[in-house]
Amino acid sequence: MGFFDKIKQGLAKTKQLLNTDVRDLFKSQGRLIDDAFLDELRGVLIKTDMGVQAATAIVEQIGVKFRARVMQMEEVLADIKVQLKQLMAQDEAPIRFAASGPTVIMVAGVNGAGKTTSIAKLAQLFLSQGKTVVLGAGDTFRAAAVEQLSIWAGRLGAQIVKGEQGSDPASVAHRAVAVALESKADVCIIDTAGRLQTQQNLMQQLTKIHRVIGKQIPDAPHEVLLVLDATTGQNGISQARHFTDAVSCSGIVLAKLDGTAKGGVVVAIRQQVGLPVKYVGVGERPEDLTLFVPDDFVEALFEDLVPPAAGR
Ligand SMILES: Nc1nc2c(ncn2[C@@H]2O[C@H](COP(=O)(O)OP(=O)(O)OP(=O)(O)O)[C@@H](O)[C@H]2O)c(=O)[nH]1
Ligand SMILES: [Mg+2]
Repeated sequence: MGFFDKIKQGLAKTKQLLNTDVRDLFKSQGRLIDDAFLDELRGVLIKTDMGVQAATAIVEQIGVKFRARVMQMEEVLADIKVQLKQLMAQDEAPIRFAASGPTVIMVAGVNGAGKTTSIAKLAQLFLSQGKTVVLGAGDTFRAAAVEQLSIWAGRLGAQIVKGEQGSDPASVAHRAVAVALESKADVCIIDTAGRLQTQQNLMQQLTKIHRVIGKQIPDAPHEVLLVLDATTGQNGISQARHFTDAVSCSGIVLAKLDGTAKGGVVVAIRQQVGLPVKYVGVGERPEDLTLFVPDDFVEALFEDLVPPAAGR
């Protein structure tokens, strides 16, 4: 399955809701663009969780362009698509690989966001590109965490470095990077325990892991990926701010896009957080990960949207 089909798979629930709502705004003979229409459109957009700010901006421009005219759905939609693409525009930004030696990727996020699963998915992606991967089981806090990552490592064929439960996660990260250096691995991905962005001591622990890795390889970690759970909506925005204060994050992995009808949250994240969305999780299997490309996202969101049937 290509990028586009995967993003469509992830957007299935969002599409179902949004496409029905958008179609219902129009009649087959078109719709007069007036205040009533603009209010309704704004409501539909807000329902996707894209944020009041983005929805208002889009609707304002539609008003400026089309007010007092009768428009067909396709024409209005084309404008919305252009605006959404602009709102989400970002550098094409997959992983920044190290010039030489292992690329170290640290993964952080709140409890249950999808960190460990996303690591398995990333490992699978790199392995499929012929790279060698070392995983660092840096979640020494939650009982079953090491086991969970070990199972993935075994299934995917990645090397894993573990520590005792309760041991210092920074020392596990250190050993994982050392193993990656020694075995000349291409990528080393460090898992971390889930933590709330308000838990000061745990946030400091992240800073420590970051610092320790940076002493081993000057540029490392080359990526700090913040995993956000798409089903928790705009709460991710405040998580991103706090995590970036502790360790400067380089990008977002948005997990569980398939689990929400409010996939518009990506728009809010892109608009309000100064970080690129690098990958999107679209299911629970290791292959259910896709690169985030804003234009594809917008096209997938509205693909298959058929105009209202004649006579309605
Ligand atoms: N549908 C769906 N489920 C996902 C996705 N990513 C993760 N999950 C599920 O979400 C749950 C939590 O995922 P984990 O990867 O364990 O999350 P975590 O952030 O490592 O959790 P902690 O280590 O406890 O903080 C699991 O049941 C995963 O299968 C996704 O993209 N789609
Ligand atoms: Mg985990």
